[in-house]
Amino acid sequence: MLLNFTPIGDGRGDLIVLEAMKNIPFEIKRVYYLTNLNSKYPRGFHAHKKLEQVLICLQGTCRIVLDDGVECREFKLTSANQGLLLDKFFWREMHDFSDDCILMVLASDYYNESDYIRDYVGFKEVLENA
Ligand code: T46
Repeated sequence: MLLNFTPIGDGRGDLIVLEAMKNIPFEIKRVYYLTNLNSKYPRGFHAHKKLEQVLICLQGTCRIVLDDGVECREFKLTSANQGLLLDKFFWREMHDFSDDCILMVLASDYYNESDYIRDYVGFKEVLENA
């Protein structure tokens, strides 16, 4: 789901505010960002058991594929005024990074490798047994 952020703009430029439980629908515990990306190397290819995240392309563009086990949807992130809300149990892939892409991620929890499902067959099994 795409979230639209309203920039506060004036002659000096735009200011975008992100606030937990206001325009970001969870308490933000962690922020990370991806830079120096190469379009030859897609990323992601995993799902999360509990983690919720919002992906914001601060600069440049990229393409995100989300798979809920039944259907795949694609989102092109092209603006810092939008965020992609990524719920748990979505297989995600990040593709086609532009050379200048900076992808920032707001996360609902601290890094925890045991929250990841990194193999697709395992992901489908978890969904089938839910
Ligand atoms: C996600 C997508 C959108 C840490 O040590 N701490 C962290 O907070 C993160 C996010 C990663 N790492 C380590 C784990 C790996 O050894 O950094 C390495 C690269 O992580 P990964 O291959 O998972 O990176 P991406 O870009 O494929 O996925 C990341 C997030 O990990 C993931 O939660 O949803 O971005």
